Amino acid sequence: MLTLHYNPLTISAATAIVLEELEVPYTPILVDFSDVSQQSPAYLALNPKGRVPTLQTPQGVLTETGAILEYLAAQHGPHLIPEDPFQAARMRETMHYLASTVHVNYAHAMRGPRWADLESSWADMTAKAPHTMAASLAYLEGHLDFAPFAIGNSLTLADPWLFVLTGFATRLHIDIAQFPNLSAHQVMMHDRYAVRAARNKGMLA
Ligand SMILES: N[C@@H](CCC(=O)N[C@@H](CS)C(=O)NCC(=O)O)C(=O)O
Repeated sequence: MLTLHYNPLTISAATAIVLEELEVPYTPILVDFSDVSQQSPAYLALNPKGRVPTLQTPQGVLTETGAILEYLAAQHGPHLIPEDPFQAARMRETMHYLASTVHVNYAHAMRGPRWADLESSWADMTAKAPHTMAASLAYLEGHLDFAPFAIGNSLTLADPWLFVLTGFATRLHIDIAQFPNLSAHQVMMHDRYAVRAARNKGMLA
C-alpha cells in the first residue's frame, strides 16, 4: 500500500492525480501547513526536506514529484511515458523545466526567506514572481504540442504537473486566457475523471 503525504494547495496534487489516473489505492495523509507540520520532527524524520509530496512505498520513502511520478508509471502505468525515446525525452525535458524553473518562479512569491534574509528582498521577489512565471508560461505555450496533451495525443506524466502549476499561476493573478493553449489544457484536465476524483477526495484545492 502507498501513503501520500500531501497538502491540497501544493504540487502534491500532481501525484494524487496520477494515482487516481492509474487507479492505484493509496492512503492520504494531510500535512497541515497552517501549523507548519512540514517542519515537525515526525515529518522531518520521514522527509528531511520538509516538503510535500512524500510517498511511502513498500520499499521505502520517495520524494520529488518527478521521481514519484516515474515510479508510479514504472509500477502501474508505462503508458504515461511515450514509447518513442525522443518524445519520452521531451516529456522529461518539460518535467525538469516545471520542477527547476516554473515551480521555483512561483515559490519566489511567498518563500523569499528561503533565499534572502532582508524583508526588502522578499518584497522584491514577490513583485518579480508574476513576471518570471508569465515568461515561463509563454515559453510552454509556444513549445508544447497541445495535441491536445502537452506531449502528443495521449496523457503523459507532464500533463498533471503542468495542470497544477498553471493553476498556481492564477494565484499570482496571471490571466491564463492570454495563453490559449494552456487555457484549453486547463479546461481539458479540469474535466478529467482523475482530476475530479482527486478534488473530491480533497487532494486538490
Ligand atoms: N522539487 C519538489 C518541490 C516540493 C515543494 O517545494 N513543495 C512545496 C509545496 S508546492 C512545499 O512542500 N513547501 C513547504 C515549505 O516550503 O515549507 C517537488 O517537485 O516535489
